[in-house]
Amino acid sequence: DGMLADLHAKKEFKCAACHGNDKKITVDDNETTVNKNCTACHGSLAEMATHTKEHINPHKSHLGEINCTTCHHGHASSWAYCLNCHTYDMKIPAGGGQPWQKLPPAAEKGKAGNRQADQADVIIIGAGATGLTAAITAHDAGAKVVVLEKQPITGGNSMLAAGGMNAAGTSFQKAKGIADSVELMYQDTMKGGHNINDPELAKILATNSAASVDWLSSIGADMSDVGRMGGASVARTHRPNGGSAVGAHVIDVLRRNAAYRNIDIRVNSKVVKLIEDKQGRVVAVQVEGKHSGLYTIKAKSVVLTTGGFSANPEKVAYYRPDYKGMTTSNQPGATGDGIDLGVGAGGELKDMKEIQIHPTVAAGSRILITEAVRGNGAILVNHDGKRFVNELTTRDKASAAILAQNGKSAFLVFDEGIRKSLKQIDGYFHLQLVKEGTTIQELAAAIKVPADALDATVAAYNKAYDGKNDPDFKRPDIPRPLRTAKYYAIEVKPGVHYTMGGLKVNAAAQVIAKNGTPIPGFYAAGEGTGGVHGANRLGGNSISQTITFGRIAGANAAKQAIGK
Ligand code: MEZ
Repeated sequence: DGMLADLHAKKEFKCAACHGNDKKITVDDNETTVNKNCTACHGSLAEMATHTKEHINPHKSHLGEINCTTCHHGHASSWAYCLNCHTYDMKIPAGGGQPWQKLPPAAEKGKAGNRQADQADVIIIGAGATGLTAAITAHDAGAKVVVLEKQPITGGNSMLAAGGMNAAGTSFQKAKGIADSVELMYQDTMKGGHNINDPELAKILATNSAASVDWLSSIGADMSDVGRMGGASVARTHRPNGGSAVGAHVIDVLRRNAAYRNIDIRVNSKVVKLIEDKQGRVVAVQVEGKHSGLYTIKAKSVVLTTGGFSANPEKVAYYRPDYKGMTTSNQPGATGDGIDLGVGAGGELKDMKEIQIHPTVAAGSRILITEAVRGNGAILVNHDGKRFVNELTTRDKASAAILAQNGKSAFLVFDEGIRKSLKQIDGYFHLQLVKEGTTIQELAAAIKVPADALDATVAAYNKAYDGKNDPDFKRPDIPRPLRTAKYYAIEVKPGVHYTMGGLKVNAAAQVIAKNGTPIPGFYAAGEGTGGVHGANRLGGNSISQTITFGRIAGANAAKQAIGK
């Protein structure tokens, strides 16, 4: 009772209005027919957005063009997917209980469980940036590809990537007069990772980074804005012009390219087992589809691109008891079960204890405040109104410094000039995370720090900008002063952001078994693998990894499958 199906029935719609006119009602895991029929009656997401009255418009979100059924469930309580990460008091038709309470979505009733066995050349597990890149690459090499995604939407954690994509020696850097090199990016990556990175993988990341930016540009992405991140010797973090978030853009481009190629992407499809033959070759996967039930797909090669486990608090606490109870910036699907699948197929693990906490997650939330805000000039001040760290140091050091302050939090302080330099800052205003003042004193009152101290801190920082020298904290780059009213602050705390460990892989993206040899037919790339970043990933190296290693894994998996 009270489900969307009942509401439709009251208006005298028959089942076929949603499910189509086939004699037997079948629902695929993409809920293709149902979604098509939703939009046929109600209009597209963009049209719905124009007449949605909620303060936060759920039909216009960074998640892009997703299925209506992600939130609107026919035979279970509807539940806004946004509430996995946000706490909006958002109403949804046929929602259960108080809509803003975090009710886990109830299971749909009546599973079929009768999907026929399938066959593919290459199966990709996980549809974030790595998976979609691998899928497009394998498809373009001539392979028949199936992509399986357990969440109701594609995009994975890449969808949330904010700051940008690192690359050295790009045409965009050259146009801006930035001198960079593969060697410098490699050295920064190794140093940032405390030199425990797999040097071969770190070298591949740096060497291929410019080609990965070119590849993304060739399929329609805009990577023309270049900024600087912590631990980088020069500006090499690429993102769309104006400083929009990189992830939503990259995923939009990859989704469109996959759709254009008609790649078979199945959401609501969780892989529960990798199946090996007697020789230990991975030859099939077992899938649990939301509607299809349990079924098997045979494949000539399998690529695991399921990401990390930052959104799995038990797993995080197992490896790092000191991070117990910490918030995370990750999407709800980042639970690491793909890594477990790989272990089940004999894969070796690497660096699992290396978990990154990002210094600036908005206090009391799961919203990442991108490092690009600091990169573009913002400072960190404590509750005494004083700076306490070089804001462009690596994340591990910045996080440790914040946790050492009173209240284990800090304020990210910026001005109108910095706001204007980075489009994604507008989102933080939209989410009401920002306090403001027309003077530094007013801002100090708004965030309850001593006004004289904040005034002196900002004056000293502006002097450091003028003299191109930060004597107190040795910040290596001050691109803008803090002189243009209004002035803004966001309270931030560290949150679990990235898991550097995962399956051990070689340079060809093959998963390595405990005996040190590659597992035949089994590839992995992205955050679910260990070694690229060592003990600490540099901001912007993740999206770079997804494209570079997604392409390598897709190409090698296709070659293995079809011999080209
Ligand atoms: O690579 C990242 O994790 C990144 C750039 C995050 C951010 O602060 O925007």
